[in-house]
Amino acid sequence: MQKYEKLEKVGEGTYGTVFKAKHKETKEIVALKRVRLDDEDEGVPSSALREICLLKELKHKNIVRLYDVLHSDRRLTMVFEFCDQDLKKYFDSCKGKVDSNTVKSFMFHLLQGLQFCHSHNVLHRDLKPQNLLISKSGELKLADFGLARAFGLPKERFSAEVVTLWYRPPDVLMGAKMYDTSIDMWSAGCIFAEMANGGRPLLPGSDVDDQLRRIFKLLGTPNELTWPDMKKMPEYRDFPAFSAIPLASVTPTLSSSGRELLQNLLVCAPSRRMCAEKAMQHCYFDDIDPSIRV
Ligand code: Z3R
Repeated sequence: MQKYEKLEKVGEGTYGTVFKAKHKETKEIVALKRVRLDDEDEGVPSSALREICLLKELKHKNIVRLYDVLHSDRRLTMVFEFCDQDLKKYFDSCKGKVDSNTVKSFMFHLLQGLQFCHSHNVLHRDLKPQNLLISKSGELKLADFGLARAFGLPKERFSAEVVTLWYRPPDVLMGAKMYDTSIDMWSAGCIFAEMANGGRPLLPGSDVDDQLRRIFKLLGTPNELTWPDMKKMPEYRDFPAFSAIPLASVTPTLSSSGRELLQNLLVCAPSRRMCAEKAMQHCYFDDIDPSIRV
């Protein structure tokens, strides 16, 4: 740790505070994340340590690089590639409007990062604008991949702040215990709509019930035909039968092909949700700048 000079605090992540820091000898700028563990006395579980060390091998231009994991005094510090801002801060700076080409390029980067991690059987499970980072050159990179499996998702953060439900799919809200890649694809859909709307969240629920109600009011309450296994979910309960609202009414500035892609991501039945690989082939991306597609 003495290798780094801690600079300013840049974020409050799900697992701990993130600081900008400078390597004292090489002058390299990094992000340091000191992970808080639920049980400080127990030290870092060896299973978590193994999971985290595997994440060092996950190398892709749309994934924030994990350079190093420092383990001492029963504490864990993760050394990450530094990016200048997160998507939340980006939204704050662009006054309610994100250019449609930027939305398309950010969404393609998001899908490229997801496709890469999913193909290596690594899930994010907690995608949100605060863990999507924007580099100086305008590339979007995913941070905190794989941490949910290593540490578990906390119910509440270390402060009084609550964990956001806004990007959580209906199957997880209904207590699904088996997670797969479809969990991240729902979040990607919510973030896509939010980018298209200049940073206004699509489904800002206040609790699990309100979150599910908002989802069903927008997409229509699922039925036997649209989600045959819904009633098998651990926390399934009856909901009023809402009918779907056209996505055009909630994402008025998104093109029709963009809306069609969004419709394929915001699918309640997890097995019917579009995967990252298919999403990247969607005609919405037909006219993307070729330099983005590498
Ligand atoms: C790794 C993991 C989480 C974060 C990293 C790196 N960098 C972060 S959050 C960050 C956040 C900002 S700048 C860098 S902010 O100033 O936009 N909040």
